[in-house]
Amino acid sequence: MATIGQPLSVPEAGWRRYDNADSRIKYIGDNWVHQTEQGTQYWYNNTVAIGDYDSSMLFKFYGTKIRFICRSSAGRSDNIQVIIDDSITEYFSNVTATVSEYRLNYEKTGLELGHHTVRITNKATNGYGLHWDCMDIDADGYLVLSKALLAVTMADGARKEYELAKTEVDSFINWYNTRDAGSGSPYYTFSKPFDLGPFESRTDYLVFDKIQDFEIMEFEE
Ligand SMILES: [Ca+2]
Repeated sequence: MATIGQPLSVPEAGWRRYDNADSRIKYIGDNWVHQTEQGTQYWYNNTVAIGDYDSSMLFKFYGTKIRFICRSSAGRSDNIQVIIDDSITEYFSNVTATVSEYRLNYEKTGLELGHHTVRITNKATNGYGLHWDCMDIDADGYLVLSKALLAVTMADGARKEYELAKTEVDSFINWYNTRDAGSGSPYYTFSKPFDLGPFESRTDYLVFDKIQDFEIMEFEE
């Protein structure tokens, strides 16, 4: 069994790896930078998310254990808060004296088998960003996809429904609020990967002025 501080370029037996770019991870706040050109010798899947002070990320998983793996060095956050199920609060650091690739920085095992909510926040005392590369959870576990049904009623009474990832619903609400405040695009577009018929793509345009109201029903998959 790997211990904290060891490099883990691939997950150990009994674990499965998930990347920072997984759409089931929700990044909160506008201060996240998603980089994709570092090279896989540095970052799993050649991706990393970097968040400054108070940047948070949130996800749910089904399983019993979790590990956070990230390239570590002197220029990294020294204080990262992990809150699991609102009942466990712990801290870890991504700081190492010399650069350490794919370093196992945090581990939590022995959770009850089931759904767990994890929130990670950069609480750095050294001013550096939280670099987020990948995580391992139970090989037979999975990340939970938070989805929502968005039902929009148009001014003419027509009803449009979209089954979306929670992140896209958030994006729609952002657009609606921005437009309601008088700026932003006059319409929102949804790509429809279904009912394509002979076409390669279909895009639905939702015009702000034609929306009477909308409703959101969340569920998990
Ligand atoms: Ca990555």
